[in-house]
Amino acid sequence: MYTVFVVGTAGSGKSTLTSSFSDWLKEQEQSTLLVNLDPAAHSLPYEPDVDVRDYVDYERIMVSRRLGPNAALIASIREVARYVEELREDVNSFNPDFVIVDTPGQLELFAFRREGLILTENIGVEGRKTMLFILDPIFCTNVKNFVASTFLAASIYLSFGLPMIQVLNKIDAVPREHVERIQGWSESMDSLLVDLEDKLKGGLMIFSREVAQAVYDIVSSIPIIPVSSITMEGFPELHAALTRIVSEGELELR
Ligand SMILES: Nc1nc2c(ncn2[C@@H]2O[C@H](COP(=O)(O)OP(=O)(O)O)[C@@H](O)[C@H]2O)c(=O)[nH]1
Ligand SMILES: [Mg+2]
Repeated sequence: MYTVFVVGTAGSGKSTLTSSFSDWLKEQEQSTLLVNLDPAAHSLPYEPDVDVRDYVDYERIMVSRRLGPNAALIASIREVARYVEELREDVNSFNPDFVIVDTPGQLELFAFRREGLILTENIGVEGRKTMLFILDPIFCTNVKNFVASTFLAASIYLSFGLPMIQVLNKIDAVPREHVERIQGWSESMDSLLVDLEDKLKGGLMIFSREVAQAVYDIVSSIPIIPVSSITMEGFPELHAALTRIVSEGELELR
């Protein structure tokens, strides 16, 4: 049993990827278990096997405690963490090849709160977990946004300490050269530096070189895999990257 936590900014495609990557895995004769950790999810593109909404009612918390939407989200995620034992038992009562965990729409609710850590520590088997950080290519085509997103990935990596793969989702929705440019930034520091300097319009040479170096150090150690959750393009490569991490983890355990 291997557990994959899907994180990313709102709308990046976490729930869609959870759904379609599971469909793809099933076509490869891999069994999957889908977990929804979003207490405020209205409708999901998949039928979760384990669902926090069975334990926590976001709407009821909002009404009964007279909270606004954001305060109710925070109260809900606290409540979710109280049910961590139940959630763990629910997951452990199955024994699938892959557990795919869809996380709340608002990234900061999960990634930068204690509850997120409690959930990732308690769901799944130690040493057999990975985090997928979903990138939106429409946002990342701008090199400054790519830099911001890379630092976000690094800070999430620091928070959780789990092996991470960056998944560049929605590649069906952008021109191929945009995807290649983003990949280029993770493969060549020069191309990153050239595009950064162009955006920063000179004058900030030292800053841009240092930023480029820091970003390059991060992205060259966290792989970026382009996929489409609509066409399933890139899923074989994503699966291969996950398999590599599984086998490296097993080597470490010996
Ligand atoms: N074109 C395209 N749209 C996508 C893809 N993945 C997700 N979407 C769309 O992006 C929007 C947000 O997706 P959702 O999975 O709800 O994002 P979440 O908030 O991260 O869970 C939806 O309209 C999806 O249909 C993709 O690979 N390609
Ligand atoms: Mg979602």
